[in-house]
Amino acid sequence: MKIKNIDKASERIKKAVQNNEQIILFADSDLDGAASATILKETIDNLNYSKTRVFFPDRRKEGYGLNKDVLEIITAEFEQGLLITLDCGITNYEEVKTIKERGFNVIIVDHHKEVGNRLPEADIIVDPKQKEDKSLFKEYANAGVTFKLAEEILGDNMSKMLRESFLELTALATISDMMIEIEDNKEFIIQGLSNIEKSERPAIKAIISFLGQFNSKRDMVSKINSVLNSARIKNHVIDSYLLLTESNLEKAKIMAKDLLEETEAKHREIAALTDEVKKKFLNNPLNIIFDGSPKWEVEYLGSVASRLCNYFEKPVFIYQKYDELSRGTVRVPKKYDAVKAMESCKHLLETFGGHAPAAGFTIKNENIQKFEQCLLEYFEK
Ligand SMILES: [Mn+2]
Repeated sequence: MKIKNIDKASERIKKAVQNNEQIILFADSDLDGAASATILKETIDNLNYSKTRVFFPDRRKEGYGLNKDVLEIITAEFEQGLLITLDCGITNYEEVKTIKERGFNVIIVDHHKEVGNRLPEADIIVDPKQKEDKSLFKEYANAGVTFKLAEEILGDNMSKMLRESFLELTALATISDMMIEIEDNKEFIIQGLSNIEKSERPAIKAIISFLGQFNSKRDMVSKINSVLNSARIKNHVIDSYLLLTESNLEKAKIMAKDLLEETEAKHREIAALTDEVKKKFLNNPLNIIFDGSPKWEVEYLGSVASRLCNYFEKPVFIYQKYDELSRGTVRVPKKYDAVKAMESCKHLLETFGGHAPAAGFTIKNENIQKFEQCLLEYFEK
């Protein structure tokens, strides 16, 4: 059984091409989002259509996904047309409604869970985790869903080379998003990594040329991914997307070197920050790690939280504190579910979302202590 609506989405995209509509790819600003945007952009390029624009939200200024601020920018900047969300959208009820009222059509391509029984009123929703989806495999990264959509759109016209190139990106994104490596995901990873050292994609060639020695293929992948997970963004296009879609190897090398240097600086920051928190909690008997500071850059906190979670084998909630709000990152050991934990305290939160092992939240500073208390009680059980 195919993913629900994937055929409809394919038809709608082809219709947009026939009608010369503006297509806007609205993707989350991480590697899974960038890979999804790259796959779909190049798929549409293969239909000989160039009226496609990409847009990534600036996480520091506008936060995650499709939100009110971003919506204003999109409707001001683009002519009406077909907006396709990638790796976000499934919980954006109000935003989807507004953007439709302003004359856009909306396709949601997401792999996050729907919340409750509510879906946004998009024209088409492709998300294996929506309740009415009867397809068997649910654990794709968004790039995996997008790859399936690309297959649907191009069919036999997807060349072997393009397919291999898409599978490389799908494999990297599946690993980056820490999706479970079984069934289709396992297949993507095996096929996508089988020949990645000889990738035809200038971005991957360029990154590998700077990496030097690796201990294993997985070591190589984690280095490639750390470069491609750069959060740097200009005019709502992330640098990793520009790199992934760069066709000139020399240009790709300059961009890759630049991102690599930034990544190394970031790793030094992450290591220092991890040490700082580790020392603080070394002899702490509480069952969770919960801490924040105005100085902790939120973009580093995902990596810091992962390391702390591995080290302490406890749920980790760390946040950057701004004037009124704090933005935090969550990692929990396998036996827990971060989203469920926050659901039990949601009256204290402004927003929260993510997956069982890795999630995020925003909270008013006045609620932080209560939130910690609520989590302590939740994990007591
Ligand atoms: Mn994702």
